Amino acid sequence: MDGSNGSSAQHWLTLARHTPLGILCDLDGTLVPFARTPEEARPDAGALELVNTLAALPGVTMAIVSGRPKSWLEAFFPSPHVFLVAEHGAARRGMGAWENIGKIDPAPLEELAARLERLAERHPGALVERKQTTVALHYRQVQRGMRGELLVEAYGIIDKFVAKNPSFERLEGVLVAEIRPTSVKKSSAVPWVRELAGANTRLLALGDDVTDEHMFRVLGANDEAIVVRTTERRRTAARWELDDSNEVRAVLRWLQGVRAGQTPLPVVLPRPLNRRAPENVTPSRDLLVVSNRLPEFRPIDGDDGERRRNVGGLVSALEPALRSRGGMWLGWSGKTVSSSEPVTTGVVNEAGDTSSSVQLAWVDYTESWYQDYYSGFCNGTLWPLFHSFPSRVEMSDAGWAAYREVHEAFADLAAPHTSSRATIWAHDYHLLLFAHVMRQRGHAGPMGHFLHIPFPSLDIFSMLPWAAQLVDAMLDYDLIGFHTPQHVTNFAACAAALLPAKVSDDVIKHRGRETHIAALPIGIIPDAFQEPPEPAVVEEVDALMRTLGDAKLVLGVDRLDYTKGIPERLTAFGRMLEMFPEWRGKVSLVQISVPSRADVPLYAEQRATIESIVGRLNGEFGEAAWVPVRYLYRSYGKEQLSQLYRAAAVGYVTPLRDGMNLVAKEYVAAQDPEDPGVLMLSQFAGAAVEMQDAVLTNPYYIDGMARDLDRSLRMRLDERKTRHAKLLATVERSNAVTWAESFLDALAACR
Ligand code: GDG
Repeated sequence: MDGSNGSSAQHWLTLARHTPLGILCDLDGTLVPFARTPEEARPDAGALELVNTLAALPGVTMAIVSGRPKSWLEAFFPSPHVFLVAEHGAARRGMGAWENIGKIDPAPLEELAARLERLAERHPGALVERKQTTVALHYRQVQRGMRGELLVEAYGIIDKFVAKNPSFERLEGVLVAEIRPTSVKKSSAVPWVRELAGANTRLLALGDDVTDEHMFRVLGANDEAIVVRTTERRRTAARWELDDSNEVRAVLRWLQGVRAGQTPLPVVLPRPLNRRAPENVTPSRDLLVVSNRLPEFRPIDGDDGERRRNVGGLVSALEPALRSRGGMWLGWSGKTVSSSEPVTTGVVNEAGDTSSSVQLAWVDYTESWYQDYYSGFCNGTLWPLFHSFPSRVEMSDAGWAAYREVHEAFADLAAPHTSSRATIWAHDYHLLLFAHVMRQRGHAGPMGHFLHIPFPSLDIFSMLPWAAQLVDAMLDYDLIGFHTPQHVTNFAACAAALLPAKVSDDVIKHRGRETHIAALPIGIIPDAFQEPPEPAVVEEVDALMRTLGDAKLVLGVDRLDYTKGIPERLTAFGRMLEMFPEWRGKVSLVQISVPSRADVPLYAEQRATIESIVGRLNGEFGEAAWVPVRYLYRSYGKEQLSQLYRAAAVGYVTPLRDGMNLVAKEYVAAQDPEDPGVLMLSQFAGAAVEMQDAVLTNPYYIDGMARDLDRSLRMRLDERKTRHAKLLATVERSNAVTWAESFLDALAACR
C-alpha cells in the first residue's frame, strides 16, 4: 500500500464503482512495457487476460487505444467485447466491426518511408515502421550519443515532407518520431467510447505518450486521466500519475476486484499530480540551455506562424537534445527597456502546445544592463581580454556589478522553471557565473559550461581585477568545455595560480567540489552546406560572380569584428598583388562582413578602417574591367553562403584570434571534392588544431600571408584533393550534433 491519502482512495473507489464506466487504455509504455523493437513489445498473457476480463464485466466498456495497425491489434484481441482503436484513431472496431475514419490518402507516405529507410540503413539500431496511414521512425535502439545525428537528418527529411504535405504532421513519441495525418488523433476515441458506453458514462484514460495527451485533453470534468511516467517529465493534461506498466496493471486489477464486489486493498493507487494554476503552469524542465541571445525561431513561410523552424548553428546542434528531453532555452529577448520600467520575463512554447516542444524563456535588459553588462563587461572587457587584446580592454566597477546583477536575473527566472536536479548547460563568456548563482538557489543537478571563445593565458587573464572571483565562481560548474587543449591548459593554470585549488590536467578540486575541464571542439552540420541551392537563391550570387568575370575568387566571411583580422587580410591581399603582379586582373577578393555590435565605437572604427583599405586597394590596383576587392557589409542566407564557398578558389580565413571559427569548417564542407578550393587558415583560430591540412598562416606577418595566398592560388589539383579529403573527414567526423551529445554525455558522466 502506498502513502495515498484517504480522500484519494475514496475518489478512486467511487470511480471504480461507477456504472457505466469506459476505460481507454494505451498499450505500449502503458499496459505493456517498452521493448527494444516494436515487434518485441507484445502483450503477454497477463495483460491479455486482464483486458478480456475487464471487457467482460457488466457496465464496463474496455477500449484499447493504440498507434498499432488494426491487423496487429486484432491478432491479440480477437474478442468483440474489447473495443479497438488502431493507428491513433484512423480505424476502430466497436461491436466486432471495423470502420475507417476519414479519408486519408497514404500515397505520399511511400516516398517518405523509402527515404527514412535509406537513412535508417546508415544508422545502426534505427527502424522504420510502415503502417496504413503513418510512418514511424524508432530510435530507441540507436546508441545514445548517436541519436542526435540521426534526428537532425531525419527532421530535415520529415519537415520538408510536412511542409509539402500539410495534411500530415510530425509527432514525437517516446524515442519515436511519427508522421501521421493531422486529422487523426486519439481524441476521437473519447466521444466514441462515451457514446457506446451510454448515458452518464464516466471515463478513465491511461497513457504515457504525447499522443495520449490528445485523449486526456478532451475528457470531461467527471472523467480521469492517468499519465504513466516512463520517461522524462513533460506537460500533461492528466491529473494522476503512475510509474510503469506494473502499476497500471495493479490499478486495473484492483478496479476489476472492486467491480466484482470484492473490497481489495489497493496495492497502489494513482498519485495526484500537484497542479498549481493549470493554465499558467510551466512544467519543470529536465534540460535548461542558457545563452545570451535566444535562438531565432522563424515561422515557416506560408504557415500560420504556429510551427516554427530554427536558424543558426548552435540551435541545430542543440535542438535534438532539447526536443527529446522537452528542454527549455533561456536568454535575452533582444529587447531593452528603460531602467525605470519593470523588466519583463516570459516563457512560451516554441511550437504551439506540443508538450515535447522546446520552451523559450527570456529576460529583457534594462538600458543600463545593455550598457554596462552587454556592451560593457561582456563585449568591452571579457571579449577583448579573452581574445588577448589587452589594449582594447575597458574595465569598470559598474560593469562587474551589472555582470553579477544580470546573472541573478537569469537565475531568478530559471530556478522556478527547472527541477533542482535538471541538467543545465550555459554558453559563453556572458554566463560564466551562472552555476554559482544557481547553486546559491539550491540547484543540485549537473551544470556545464561551454566557452565559445578562447581562454587566455594567466598573464593576460590576471589583468582582470575580479580574476580570482570569476574562476572561483566558474568552479561551481561540473564541466567546463573549451575548443582547444591550449584553452584548457590556460584555464587550469589560472585556477592553480589564483586559487587554493588542486589542479590536474582534467579535474580541478576546490571547495569540496570537482570541476572537469575538457577540450570539446564544436562542429557544424556539414549537410547544410552541401545541398544544391534553390534556383531563386542561385541568381543573386550568380550576378555577383558575373561581375568577377574570369577572375579566381578569394573569399572572406566574418562578423565585422577586430578579432577577425580583416584589415590585415585586405592588406596582405594588396601585398600579394605587389609581390606577384601576374595575379592582377586574375583574382578578386570578396569580403563579406556581417554587421555586428555596430553601436560599439570600436566596431564603428573598425568598419571605417576596412572601408578605407578597400578604397585604397581598388584605387591603386583596379582597372576598368577588374575590381580587386568587393566589400559587402551585409549578411547572406546560408544557401547563398554555401554557393559562394563552393565558388571560391581560396577560403581566406585569417582571424587574429578565434575560439574555433566555423566559417573554416563550412568552407570545407561546401567544396566540390573533385575540384576543391584551398582553405587558408590562421594559426590562431581554434580550428587550426583540427585542420592541420589547411594552408596555415600567420595573420600578423603580412609578407608571409601574401606568399601563402599565392601558394594557395597556385596549388595543383592533386594536392588540393588530398588536403580537402582529409579536412572533410575531420569536419564530418565530429559535427555539431555529436558535439552537443558528447558534451551532455560528458556532463552526465561527471556525476
Ligand atoms: C563564436 C566564436 C566560434 C556568417 N555570415 C553569415 C552567416 N555567418 C555565420 C557563419 C558561421 C557563423 O556565422 C560565424 O561563426 P564563427 O565561428 O566564424 O564566428 P563567431 O560568430 O565569432 O562565433 C567562434 C563560434 O562562436 C562557435 O563556437 O567558432 O570562434 O567567436 O556559422 O556561417 N550566417 C548567415 N548569413 C551570413 O551572412 N546566415
